[in-house]
Amino acid sequence: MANPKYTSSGTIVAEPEPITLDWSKTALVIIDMQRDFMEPGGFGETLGNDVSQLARAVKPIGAVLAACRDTGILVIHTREGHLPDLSDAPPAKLERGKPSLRIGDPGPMGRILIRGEDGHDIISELYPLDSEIVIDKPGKGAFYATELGDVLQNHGIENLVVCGVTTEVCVNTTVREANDRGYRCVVMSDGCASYFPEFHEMGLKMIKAQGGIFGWVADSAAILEAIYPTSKTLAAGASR
Ligand code: C5J
Repeated sequence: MANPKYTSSGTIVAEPEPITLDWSKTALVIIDMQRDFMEPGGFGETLGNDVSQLARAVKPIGAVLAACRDTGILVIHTREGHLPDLSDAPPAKLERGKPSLRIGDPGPMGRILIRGEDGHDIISELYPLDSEIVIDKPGKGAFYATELGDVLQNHGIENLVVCGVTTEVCVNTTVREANDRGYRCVVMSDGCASYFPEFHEMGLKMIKAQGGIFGWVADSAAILEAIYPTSKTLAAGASR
C-alpha cells in the first residue's frame, strides 16, 4: 500500500461469504472498458447489440478505481483486440456470425477491434494513468497469450477484484482462467455489465454458486467499505 493511512487488509461483505484481502497482494483488473464495446459504431454494435446496456458499469468502476489509485492498490486494465495484420486473430473468430462489419473492417472509430484504432481505446472516464498496466489480449480471457500471469507474479498478487465488460464473456473467461491459476477473484457485481441483462445475472450466479466455485461476488459499495472501513465496520471487527 502506498498510503499508510489506510488499513493493510479489508473484509469485503461478499457472496457466498465474506472475504478478507491483503491489499498489497490484490489487484483491480478492469476488463475491456473500450469504446469498441461501449459506444455506437464499435465491435459490440456490429454484432447487433444495444451498447447502452453497458453504461451502468462505468460509475461503480470509476469509484473503485479512484479508491485504488488513492490507496496504492495495483490497477490493471485490459483491452481485447488484434494486430493490424490480423495475424493473431484465428479465422474461426474472424468468420463467425453475420456482423454488419467484421473485425479489421473500417468503421466510424477506425478498424474494428484493431490495436491502435480509436475504437480499441479505453473510454475516457476510466482512462489508464501512464503508471498503470495495460494488457492487450487477443482472446476473451486476459491470461491467454498475454503477459498477465508474469505481471501478477512479479507484483506478488494473490487476489483479483475483477470488473468490466461483458459479464458472461471476457469477465467470466478471465475469472475462470484466474481461478485455475490459484487467484482469489472477487467480481464487482455493479461494475460488470452485459448486452443481455439475464446473462449478467446468470454470469454472476455461476461464479458464486457451489460455495464460490469460481470466486466471490460483491458490489462496489462493499468493496469501497473494505478499502475505507468506516468506524462502524472497524468497531464490529474489533468486537469479533
Ligand atoms: C466480447 C468482451 N463480448 N470483452 N468481449 O466479445 O466481453
